[in-house]
Amino acid sequence: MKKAFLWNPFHLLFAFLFLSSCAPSEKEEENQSSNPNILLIYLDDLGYGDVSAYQSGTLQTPNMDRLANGGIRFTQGYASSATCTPSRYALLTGTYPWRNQNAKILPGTAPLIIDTAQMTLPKMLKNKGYHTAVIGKWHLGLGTGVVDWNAEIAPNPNHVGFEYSHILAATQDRVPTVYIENGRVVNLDPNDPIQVDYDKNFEGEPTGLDNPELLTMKWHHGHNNSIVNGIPRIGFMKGGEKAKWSDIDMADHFLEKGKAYIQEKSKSEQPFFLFFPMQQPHVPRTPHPRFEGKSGMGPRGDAILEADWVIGELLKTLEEEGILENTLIIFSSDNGPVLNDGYYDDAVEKLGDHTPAGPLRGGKYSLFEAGTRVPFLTYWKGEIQPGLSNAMVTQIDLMNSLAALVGSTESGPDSENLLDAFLGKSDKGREAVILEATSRTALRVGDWAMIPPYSGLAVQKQVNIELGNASDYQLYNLSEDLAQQTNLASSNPEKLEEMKQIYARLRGD
Ligand code: NG6
Ligand code: CA
Repeated sequence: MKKAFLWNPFHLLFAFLFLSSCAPSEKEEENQSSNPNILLIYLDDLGYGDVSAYQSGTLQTPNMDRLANGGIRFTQGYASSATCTPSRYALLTGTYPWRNQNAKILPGTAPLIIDTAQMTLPKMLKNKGYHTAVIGKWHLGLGTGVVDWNAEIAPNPNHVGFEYSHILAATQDRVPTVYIENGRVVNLDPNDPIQVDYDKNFEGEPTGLDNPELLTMKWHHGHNNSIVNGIPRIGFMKGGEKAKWSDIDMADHFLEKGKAYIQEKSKSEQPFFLFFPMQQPHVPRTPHPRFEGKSGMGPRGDAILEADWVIGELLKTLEEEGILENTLIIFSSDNGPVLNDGYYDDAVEKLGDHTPAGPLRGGKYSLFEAGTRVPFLTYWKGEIQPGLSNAMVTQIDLMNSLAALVGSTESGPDSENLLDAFLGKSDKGREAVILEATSRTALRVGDWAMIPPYSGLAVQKQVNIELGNASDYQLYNLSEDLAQQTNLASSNPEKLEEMKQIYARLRGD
């Protein structure tokens, strides 16, 4: 006789465990219904070839590579512009920067260029229940024109959608060289007020031009106004001694703020959006001494290794808090690379075989590809299947794509919903984009790039970068000629005409 099956306590336990593993637990249900955290890591002047996942060479960036190899690596990811302010403007508003004539490299005293009534990426996410923060380089202006650095500086990032902000106002090479938290200068001594001027020096204050004996870093072009920590800057500043940042500690400073924010928010039910714009490898390149000499390429390479380490620490924090699987990480750079951007810092001399622009022509400030085509990665452990994408995606598109992700109907005027491409579910990107470089524009459509004639210099000698200026139209087929060596404008007049028409239509000329 067949032995009857008898339930014993072990069977019951297994049955229970089996059933409970099928039905989603309350916690899982919560996670599924809630939106992921979003961490947007944004480097400053990092080139297409500076990430070893894009080009294995002398420089090793293991943490950036971890994002690249565990997520989607875009080969055709673009910043809107070849300089910082316009790219940030486009990223945060989904608007072409050439629509706003103030979206150009700003001095530290410039007013905020994002209209406080405008829809922004952080506002859109905040409306969908996110807590929003920016920690790092701002460079979108502050205040309305005349800033009193000793009082509340408003409007500031908190007026365009960020609920927490801890920033540097403009760039590391521009005054004021202080951190600003939620509109207030950090560590300000009221008895030592800060004054900032971009036109004239304050009586008796040393400058890079007049006091070379005080400098620990020498200026090459520009950068010869006020001296802070031995480094000559752009703009004049007086006072605020206790509030001045330490350049070599800047990476640690922002990392500490970023970690604390992630740790705090991971305890909350509310998802967060952290915009983490890093200053590396923008000038002045001041890696912490523990990174000095590590790349063999001088401070520029060392600063990239420092940035890579910071990214590793952020990933570790997400892991420790148990939220890596619930966080979409986006990584990119605001514009292409530059070596000598105004200081003698061995960037050229110690470059060796490294090619910061990879196979691309030009660099920062350029209308050629290296100006705007930058490293672009998306990573979401467990959600995004690792892969390579040739879809053309731009930072302008993050607005509408992230809106689609969180179920928002808000949009930016020039943003496209490329969520499927960003999540690796589709290879379809944008058809066309207008790219900008120092107030000039060019067109990219399909495999083709067109640069209209511009009268400026062909090469900006001080930075040694080809700007893309020429007296005739330039037309390149990037599928055959990624390095933009052969101008097809005269041999393919039909294509040129087609491109001109699309350009005029998109620009609204
Ligand atoms: C330029 C600076 C350059 C850098 C750039 C802004 C001079 C001569 N050059 O004007 O060093 O600061 O502005 O870079 O001053 S960006 O990445 O923020 O756009
Ligand atoms: Ca930049």
